[in-house]
Amino acid sequence: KKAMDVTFLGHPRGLSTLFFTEMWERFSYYGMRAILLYYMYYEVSAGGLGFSKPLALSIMSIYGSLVYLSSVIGGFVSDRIWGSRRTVFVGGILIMLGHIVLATPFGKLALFISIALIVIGTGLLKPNVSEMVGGLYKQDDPRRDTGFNIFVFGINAGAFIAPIVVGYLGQKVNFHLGFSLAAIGMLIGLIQYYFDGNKYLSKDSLYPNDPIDPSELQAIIKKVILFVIVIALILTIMSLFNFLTISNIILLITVIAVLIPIYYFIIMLSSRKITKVEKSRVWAYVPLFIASILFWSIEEQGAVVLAIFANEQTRLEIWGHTFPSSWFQSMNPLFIMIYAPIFAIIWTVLGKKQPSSPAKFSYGLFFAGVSFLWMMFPGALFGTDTKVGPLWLIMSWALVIVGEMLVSPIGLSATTKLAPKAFESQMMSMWFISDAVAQAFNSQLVRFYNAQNEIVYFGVVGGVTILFGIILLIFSSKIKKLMRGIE
Ligand code: LEU
Repeated sequence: KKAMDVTFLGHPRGLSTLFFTEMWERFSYYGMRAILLYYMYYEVSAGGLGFSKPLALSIMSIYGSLVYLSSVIGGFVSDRIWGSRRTVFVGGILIMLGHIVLATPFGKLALFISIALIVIGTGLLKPNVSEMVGGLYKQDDPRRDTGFNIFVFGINAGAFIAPIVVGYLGQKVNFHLGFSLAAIGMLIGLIQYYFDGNKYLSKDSLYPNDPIDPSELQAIIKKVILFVIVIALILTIMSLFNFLTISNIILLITVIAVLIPIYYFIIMLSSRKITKVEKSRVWAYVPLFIASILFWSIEEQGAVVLAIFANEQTRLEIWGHTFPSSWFQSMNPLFIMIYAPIFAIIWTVLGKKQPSSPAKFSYGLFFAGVSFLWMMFPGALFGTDTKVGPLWLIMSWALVIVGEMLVSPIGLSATTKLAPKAFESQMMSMWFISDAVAQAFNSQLVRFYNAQNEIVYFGVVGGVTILFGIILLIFSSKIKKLMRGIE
C-alpha cells in the first residue's frame, strides 16, 4: 500500500499523526499548568517560589491569555513564511525548551523565560495543527466533522492523563521533576510528528499558502519595528514613573488583549471587501463572541480559582489514600470525553428541532453560571475555614462542562461559517482570541478571590454570567436573523 492510502479509524492516516502530536502537546501544557500555580505560591521551603496567591493566580491567567493570543503570530508565520508543517515543528521545539527551562532550579528567571518560550511555541503550534486537520479533507468530505471530533478527543486524552502523572511527580516528589515529565511528553510528540509526518502529511503543508512578496517585505518590517518601538516606549515611560511592576505589566497585556478583537471587528466591518450579507453575519458574531468570553472566563478559572479551592479547602482523600490536588485538573477533560458522545446522540436525535446557536450559547452560559453558584454552598453550609469533600468540586466541573458542550463545538463551527470570505483565517484566530480575552479579564478578576469572600465571589461571577445568558436568549431570534441563513 502507498503511504497516502493507509487509514486511521477510516480517516486519512495523517489524522493519527496530528492526533498524537496535539495529544502530547496538550499533555505537556496541561501537566505543567496543573502544578505551575502551586509551584508559584508554595513556600520556598516546600519547593515553591513563594509568590502571594493573588499574584500567582493573576500570572496563571495572563499566561493562559498570551498562549492563545499568540495564535495570531502562528497563523501569520505559517500562511506567509514557513507553511504549517515547519511552523508546528518549530513551535514544538520551543515548547519543549520551555518545559526544560522550568525543570532547572533557576526560580523566577526560569519561570519568565519558560513562559516566553511556551507562549510563542504554542502560538506557532496549536492553530496550525488544527488547520492541518481541516486540510486532510476535501471541503465536502462527510468525514470532516468526525475527524475534528477525533482530534478533540486527542486533546482531552492528553489533558486528562497529564495532571495525574505530572501532578503526582510534581506535588509528591519534586516540582522540577514534574516539569521534566512535561518536557519528555513534548519530545515524544515531536519525534512522532517528525517521522510520521514525513510519511503521512501532504507535501503542500511544507510551503506557505500566500508567501510574502518581496515588495511587501518593507511594509511588514516597518510594522514590526513600529510595534516594538511602541511597546519599548510604553515600558520606558512606565519605568520612569516607577510603574513597571509585574501587576502593571499584566494590566498592560490585559488592555492589549481587549483591544485586539475590537480592532479586528472594526477592520472587518469597515472593509470594502465584505458584502452586505457578510457584514450582517459579523454583527451577529459580536454577541456570540462576548458570550464566549464570559463562558471561557468561568471555564478557565477551573485551573486557577478552583485549583486553589482544591488545594486549600478540599479533603484530598479517597479510600484512605491522600492524592495530589492537581488531580482535579483531570475533571474538565474527563467530563468532555464522557459527554461528547452523549451530545452527539442528542443533536442527531433532535435533528432540525435543535435550538439555534445563540440559544445553545445562552444555555451554555447558564450551566457555567450554575457551576459557580453551586460553589457558594460549601462555604455557606460549612464555613470557609474548614475542608469539604471532593464531590463539591467534581460536581462543579460536571456542570460547567455541560456548558462547554453547548459553547465550544458550536462556537467553533459558527466562527467558520459566519466568517467573511476575505477574513477567514482572521476569524479563526478570533475563536482562540475569545479565550485569550477571557483569561486577560480573569487576570484582573481572580485577584479578588480568597477564602473569606468566596461566597460573594462565586455568587457575583456566576450570577452575572447567568444574567447575560438570559439577555442573550431574549435577543436570540434577532441574532439569528442577522446570521442570514447560517444555522
Ligand atoms: N480546552 C481547549 C484546548 O486546550 C481550549 C481552547 C478551545 C481554547 O484545546
